Amino acid sequence: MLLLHLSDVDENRWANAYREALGDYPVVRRGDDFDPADIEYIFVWKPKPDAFDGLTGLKAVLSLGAGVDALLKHPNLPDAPIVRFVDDQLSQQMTDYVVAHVTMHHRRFTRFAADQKARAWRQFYPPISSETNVGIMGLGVLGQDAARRLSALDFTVRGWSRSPKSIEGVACFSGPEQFDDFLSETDILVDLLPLTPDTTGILNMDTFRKLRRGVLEDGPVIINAARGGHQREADIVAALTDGTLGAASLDVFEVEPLPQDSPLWALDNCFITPHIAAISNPKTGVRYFSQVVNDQRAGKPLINVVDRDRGY
Ligand code: NDP
Ligand code: OXD
Repeated sequence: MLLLHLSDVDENRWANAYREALGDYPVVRRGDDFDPADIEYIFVWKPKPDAFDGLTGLKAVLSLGAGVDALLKHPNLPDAPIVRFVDDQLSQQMTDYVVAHVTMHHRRFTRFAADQKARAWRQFYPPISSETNVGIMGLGVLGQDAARRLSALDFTVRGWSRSPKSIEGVACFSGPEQFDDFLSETDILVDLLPLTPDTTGILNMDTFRKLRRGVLEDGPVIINAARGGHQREADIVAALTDGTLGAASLDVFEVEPLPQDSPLWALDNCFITPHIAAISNPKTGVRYFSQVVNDQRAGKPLINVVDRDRGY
């Protein structure tokens, strides 16, 4: 039996799609009449404190989120394997977001928008793409997809991960010992890391000061489409104000929704989106997780299982 436990999303839509995909395999929701001991899979997003109560027969926790930082902090998280969401369409959406923001900053569309308002005709030529270095923190599913597309657009792509990697067309760096080298030639820093104790607060003034200066006219740029816990927002405000950073695109925040009194709202060089860089799609999501359930019931191993020790 599969139990859905979703907050802040249309649970009904997911339940109907699962029922269609899983046929005879029962799918239930909170409030339905079922014995918790019969639940083999729970599909979760922002689970409430009692989400896992009585689930003594769990075979896996299925995470609607690609990022599992919040789930791993759940006080009653059971010992079952956690399968996280990995999906081509999710990657494509994230890469679309990253490419849109990289090109917006590279071609300075923000400056032309301001000029248009002022009826000012000011020609400006950006550095050529191949001389603009995009550094991606996190070379996992999303980071590698973004790297591929940015390379195809002729940007010079660098990447940083925990373990060493070799990816065609990408200058790869790994571990804390190569972090400074990675930053030192990066003009646009893209964050696609998971939130773990090691990555918490990584977008701070010290990091910003190590980025390359001189290629982008107003200074280096950061794009955070990963987790708000990575960023020190007071440092971002200071860096955007004193010129350490030329601009920032932020999809995620220390507190979400971003509080009304955050100084980030008012900064002309800060581009804010409300955690929408990549939204899980019920059609492809149900296809993926139904396959996970069916495969495991057929005796195949689980895929994309979270490593609890690493935290992602
Ligand atoms: P993956 O687990 O596939 O990749 C994570 C990458 O980060 C890996 O390359 C890993 O290194 C690297 N990494 C982890 N810890 C460190 C560290 N301490 N130092 C250097 N590199 C590190 O994750 P995904 O690509 O699928 O997703 C990344 C994140 O994106 C998610 O965790 C989630 O928080 C966020 N996200 C945000 C969304 C949004 O809408 N804003 C939507 C979906 C996801 P290694 O390869 O060596 O393991
Ligand atoms: C995710 C997210 O982790 O939407 O999937 O942030």
